[in-house]
Formats: sequence, C-alpha cells, structure tokens
Amino acid sequence: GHVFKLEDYRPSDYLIPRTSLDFRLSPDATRVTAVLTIERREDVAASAPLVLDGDGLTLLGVAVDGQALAPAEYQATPDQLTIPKPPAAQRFELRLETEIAPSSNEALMGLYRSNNVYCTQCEAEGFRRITYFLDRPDILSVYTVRIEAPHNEAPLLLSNGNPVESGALADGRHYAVWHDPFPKPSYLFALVAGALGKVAGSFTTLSGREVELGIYVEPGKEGLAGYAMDALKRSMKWDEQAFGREYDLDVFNIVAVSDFNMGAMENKGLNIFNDKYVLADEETATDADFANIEAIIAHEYFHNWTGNRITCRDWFQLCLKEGLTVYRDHEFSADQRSRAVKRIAEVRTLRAHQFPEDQGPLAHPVRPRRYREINNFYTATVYEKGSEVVRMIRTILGPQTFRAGMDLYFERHDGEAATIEDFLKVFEDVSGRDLAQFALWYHQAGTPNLTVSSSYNAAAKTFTLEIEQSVPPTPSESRKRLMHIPLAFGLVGAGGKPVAWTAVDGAAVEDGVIHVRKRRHTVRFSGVSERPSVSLNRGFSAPVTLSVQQKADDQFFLASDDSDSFSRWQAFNTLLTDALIAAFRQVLGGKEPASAARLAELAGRIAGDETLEPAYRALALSLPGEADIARDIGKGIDPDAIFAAREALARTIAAANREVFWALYDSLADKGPFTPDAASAGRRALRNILLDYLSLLPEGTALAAAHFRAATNMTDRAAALTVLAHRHAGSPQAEEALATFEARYRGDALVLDKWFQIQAGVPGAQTVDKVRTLMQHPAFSIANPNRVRSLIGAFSSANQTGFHRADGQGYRFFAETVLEVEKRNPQVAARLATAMRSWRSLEPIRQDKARQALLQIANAENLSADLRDIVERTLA
Ligand code: BAL
Ligand code: ZN
Repeated sequence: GHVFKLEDYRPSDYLIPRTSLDFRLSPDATRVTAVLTIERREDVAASAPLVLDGDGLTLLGVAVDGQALAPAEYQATPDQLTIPKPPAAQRFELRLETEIAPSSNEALMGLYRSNNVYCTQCEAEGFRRITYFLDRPDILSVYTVRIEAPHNEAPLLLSNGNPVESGALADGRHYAVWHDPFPKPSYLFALVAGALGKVAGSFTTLSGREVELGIYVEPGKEGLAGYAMDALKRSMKWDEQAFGREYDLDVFNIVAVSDFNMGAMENKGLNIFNDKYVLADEETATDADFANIEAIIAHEYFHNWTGNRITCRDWFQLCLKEGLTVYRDHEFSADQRSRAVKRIAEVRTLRAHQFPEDQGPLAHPVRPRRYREINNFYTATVYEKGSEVVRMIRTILGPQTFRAGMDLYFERHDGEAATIEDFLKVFEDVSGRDLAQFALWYHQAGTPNLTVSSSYNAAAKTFTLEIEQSVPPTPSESRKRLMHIPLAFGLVGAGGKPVAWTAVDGAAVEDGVIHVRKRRHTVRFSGVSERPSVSLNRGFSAPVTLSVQQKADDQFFLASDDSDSFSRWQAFNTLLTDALIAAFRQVLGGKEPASAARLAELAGRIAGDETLEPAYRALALSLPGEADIARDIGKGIDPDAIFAAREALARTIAAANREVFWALYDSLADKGPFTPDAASAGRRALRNILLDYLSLLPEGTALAAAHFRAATNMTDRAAALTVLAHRHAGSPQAEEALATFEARYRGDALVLDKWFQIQAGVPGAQTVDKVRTLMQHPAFSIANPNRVRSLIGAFSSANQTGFHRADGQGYRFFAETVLEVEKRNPQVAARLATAMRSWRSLEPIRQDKARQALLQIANAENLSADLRDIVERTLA
C-alpha cells in the first residue's frame, strides 16, 4: 500500500469554503446531494485538475455551475472523482449526487446504522464514504445540512451547528436543516437520525449565553444519562475556569450509540458516543465506568477548542489535538477527584499501554513521519505520551507561562489547521526559551532510560548525583539524539523531612527539577547535612524508565516515608516489581519464590495507614499486572512462571496481614446510599482489593460468594464475580455467581460485556475453549465492537496465561477470529491484532507459535490495509 510521508505535505490546489449537503435517508439507498463551493488558490494555475477522494462510492450525477458534466468531462471510480479541466473561474459550484447503503456498512465508518439509528463516524477518512470531497483536515468548510426521512422511522434529525428550520412534508416525511457557522474539516461532520430518548439540560456560559444541552439515548434509557449530563456541565465550567474557553454554539448535543469503533467522537456540536461511555447507574456501572464517562465526556467537550476551533493541518499532527486534549481531561479529572490518585492511575495506564508499544515493533514518534493507514495511529503513544509531552512543557515553563502560551495558541491559531511547530512556537514566544531539543519528544520514538547513582560525602556535606541518559533504538530509528528530560526530585531525610541543599553552579537545577540535556549529567549539592535518600522523577515529571542504584533500605524508607505521595507509591511499586522479578527467576529455576516478609509487612502498614486516602491505598496494594512484570523483565517471557510468582507474592501478603485486612475489610462496608464520588469509590476500591487478598485464604471462596450476594452496586458485584471466576474457577460458588449474573443482566448488552470480559480473563489453558463457547452465546455478536473487545480483546490483551498457552492454541484461535472480525470491520480487527506486539519478548517456543499465527494472518487473502499494516510491522 501507499506510504504517506510528512515531508510530502503540500496545500491543496483547491479549497471548499462552503458545503451544502442534502440527505434523503433510506437504509439501503440513501441519496446524498452535495453542493460544494470550490475555490482555486490564488497561486494555482487554472488548468490544475480537481481530484476528490471517495471510498466505495456510487456516483449518480455531477454538475458544474448548474450544468451536468458529460462523461468525457470527468472520471469517477468508487475511490476518486477527477475533473481534469475544471472551470477557469476562481470559484465555481460543484454538485454531486451519490447513493450509499448505510444498513450494509459494517465497517462503521461513514454513514451507518446502529440499532436502527442512522449515525456517522468520519474521523479520520470516513467522510469520503458519504460523498466525494477533499477529505483532509486542512480543508475547512462552512456546512449547511438538510436531512429528510420518514417521520415514523426517524423522528429526530440532527447534524452539526445550530438548528435552522424543520417541518413536515408529504407522505409522512419530514426534514430539518442545520447550519454550522464555524468552518470545519470534513472529519468533524456528523449526522444522526432515528427514534431516540432525550435528556435535556442547559448551561449559561461565562459571558451569559444560554446553551441548550441534549443527551440522546435509546428510548427507555434516559434514566442512565444523568451522570453524563452532570459531567458535561462540570466540563463546560472547568474549561472556562482553567483555560478561559467558552462554548460557541446555541446547542450542544451528545448521542449514545451501541455500535461504535472508538470511545467517542468530538463532531462539532454533535458528539457521538459509544453508549458504554454515557449510560450509567449504580446497578449497571462500576466506579471505573463512572470515572471513564466523566473523563471521556470532558475529553470530547474539550476538543471543541483543541481539535475543532484549532484543528490539525494533516494527520501526522494528530497529537496536536489528541495529546493536548488528553492532558486537559487528565487535569480536569485531577481537579474533580484526587490529584495524587489520578496521577498514579495515569502512570499505571501509560506504563501498561504506551511503554510496551514504545518498546516493540509498533513504536513510533508522538508525531509520526510515515503511515500507511492512519486509523492505526490512534495509539497510546499519540494520546498518552502526547499528553505527557504537554505536561512536561508545563513543568519546564511553570504554570503561569504555560497558561500564557495556551492563551496565545488560542488567539493566534483560532480557525486554523495547525502543526506541532505552531504549538511549540507559542511556548517559545511567551517564555523566550528555545524548545528545539525538547521538540525531540515529538519526533523521536522510544522510552528514554536514565541510569542514576549517588554518593554522599559526610565530611564535606556534599551529595552528588550521576545521571546518564540513553534512548533505545526503535524501528527505522537506530541512532537517537539526546533529549531534554525534566527530572523532578527531592532529597529525603529522617522522618521523611526534606533535606536542604544548594545546587553547585552548572547543575541545571530549577524549582526542584533537574534539566538533563547531555548524555552524562552530574549534579553536585552542597550544604547537605545528612545522608539523604533521593526521590526521583517525582510526579512522573518525565515518561522515562529509571535504573537507580539504590539500596533496598532506601527504597523501603521512601515507600514508607517519602512526603511526595507519588514517589512513595512509586518506591513501593518498585519494591513489588523487584520481588516479582526475583520470584519469576526462582520459579523458572524450579525453586519456591523466596519469602517477601518485609514487603508483606509494609503492605499491611500501607493498607491500615489512615493518613492515606483509601483510593491511594488500593492502588498501592494492587500488584503490578502480569503484563507489567513481563515488560519489566523484557525477554524470555514464560507467562506461567510470572503468574506463579505473582500468586505467591499475593498469598504471602494475604497470610501475613490476615487480621489487619479482615478488620479493615469489615470497617469499609458501604453505609448509606450509593454515590459515585471519588471518595466513596476509593473506599470500595480498597475493600475490593482486600477481598481479593482475603479470598486467597482458606475461607476465601465463601467470603467472595458472600460479597457477591451482599453487593448493592455493580462495583462490588463485578469485583466479587472477578475474584470468584479468576481465583476460584470451577468452584460451585463461581459457577453459581456467573449464572446469577447472566440471568440478571441477560437483556443488558453493556452489562453482559462485563460477564464476557471476566470469563475471558480466567487464567489458565482452559479459557480459550470457554471463549470459543461464549462466542456462540446469544448476546455475543462479532459485528459489535464492544462485544468483540469484551470477549476477544480481553482474552488476548489481558489474559497472559490463557492467550499465551504454550501449545499455541490461544494464538491459533486468535488468528482465525481476527480474520473473521476483519471481514466486517478492518479497524477493530487491526486494533485487536496489536495484542501480538510483544511476541518477540516471549520464550522461544511460544515465540515460534506466535510467529506462525502472525503469518497465518499475513498470508490471508484480501487483507485490509488496516490489518496488513499492523501485521507486517509486527513481523518486521
Ligand atoms: N478523535 C477521536 C476520538 C477522540 O480522541 O476523541
Ligand atoms: Zn480525542
């Protein structure tokens, strides 16, 4: 396939200042009439051909300035429309008529049907499946959209912008017209039509304008949209306070649909959501679901400025809107919830998803230079690492200068399609700093590593840090340049108190941050009155890995006494990881894992430390996942040995803290009515992790079964079901709980997804057969992305022992299933296939089996561009 290259960017010869669309909706034959005002750029010759993008289109007619074109005057294929000799006038009107079949659109890109509702998904290149267009984000157009349909089939007709008019037509038909005054790229176009229930709200903006809010859901589910509405209002308020951003249309609508490739989509004034990220109440949603809804509602809303008002010049700049908007939603959640806890959760996510991507065959820079299929670049690197890069800019500049830079960005680039260079320039301009070296964070793939050693001279009262940076090679980037790494730190003395220091000249230390820019960096501190422990990368100031030569005593000290809560969590997590890696090696060597008594004792102290938030304690007690351990080991992975090591440590911790854990578990029982707020969720999280430990003790099965029966909300019910199914698989209690859950939620697909997911995660070799069986369950559908992700995605990306069965049966099943999904939905299949990205870190036998499965996919006939791209890069 074609390789798109950043350096090949050039502006389009033609612009489309106005777009008028008329839809006559019908499931199998929707008529789309597009009237495009085409404008040739000043500097382009009048003879320049006009070439529009299409994807699988049927052209019924084409006219220029009201005159139908003769067949010789254009060339139309399903994927392109060329007018070799457009009019010499600088502006002309192009009228196109296409016919599309939404009901047979299973790729869920362009206009499709979900549950009898018409809806669209146009990012990145779905608009060209609706009409021929210059389908690229730097073509900004003002849209007017008229929609017509039978009233009984589609009483609701929505598009972007503000409603203009609507009315009845003959034969039970009706229409609505929408106008969006803000020029926008085609990927932000949206249309929804169908029978939906509405939850209404309103918001008064900073300057006193009234905005009508609407959340549309499947009729009967209106009661599940209240939390999303509340999150929307809080998001609108927060963006005014934190960034001075006000909403700009008269209405803001959100529609929840049940078939959706992504989490949600920020179409101007008409966000379309995967219903998983809208619908919630205590009976059906976990605390994690509530937190995700809050974050995603905010994320899509925040795109109105970072993405919509200022969009991307080309798809290489995807991180311009995504990294920045993730940063904004992280800050929002931190302000709404607990900042310390939120940061730890973010870092866990980054390490679990972005680090393995950066360390494997799919590694790419935050701003890639090449792609074959842009859909495959909606990645953890673009989103999560992209957010970390914005956070580092704030760390380097400080909060005031960062805000001034953001203000300048909005002022300077409003209404434009911008680049990463534009973004960095505003921060250079407001700060007077040179960010050229820093910009490597956008251009260079790979997770930098810092090796750090320290020494204390008691007589001279000096403390020295020796820091060395390296960036590992990544695909097509073997040699790396040196990065600017902002490393926040603290020197910690007895009792956790900060130790005073003075940085010796040339140390490049500013506001508690060491600015590492060279390969080797020595920082000398004078006036250090006691030997400190050094707490590094506080708040995870830079997305790097650390190899710190530090004594276990220092780690234990920091894990119990560091005043910086993030670093304290980090120190404990490092101790856990070290113990797990040591245990893995012992298991591989045929030994019993060594006792981790000191670690278990510390776990008990953290669990019972009332000065720490329950949510924080829950995060500290949740052991690094099997995939995290594998990533940190790096090669020769035997998932069964990792599982055994992790089980052994969990049992040691449970046995050592039995009394404390029981007492705490009892004391944390929910009293009073359910609320989804962060503090209540934190107590449930702590109680549920204690349940997980206690379930490993002899009375554990009975305890988990009782927890399941007593649960009054989905958080507790799903937690107990997970413990039963994963820790007590095959027990009568587990079987009974699974059956009870299924019976209770049989009619609720989103809740049944949890049931699929939990069973897909049951450790061990038997699960692949169970997953095959569950694919025959009446509630499963291979055409629905949420079902596929809950069952196949959960199995392949979250079940280390099941998926990586030594005989390769997990991979064989996976290859067949990915190809089956791909027939309908290439995008979802390609995403699934990334589960194989760490195959080279497996031990040789599994590695060989994994390669065979990848080859089986690669050799399949008629492979989509999406899946081919992932599989070929994975094998390269
Ligand atoms: N733009 C795709 C969905 C999102 O990141 O908001
Ligand atoms: Zn986004």
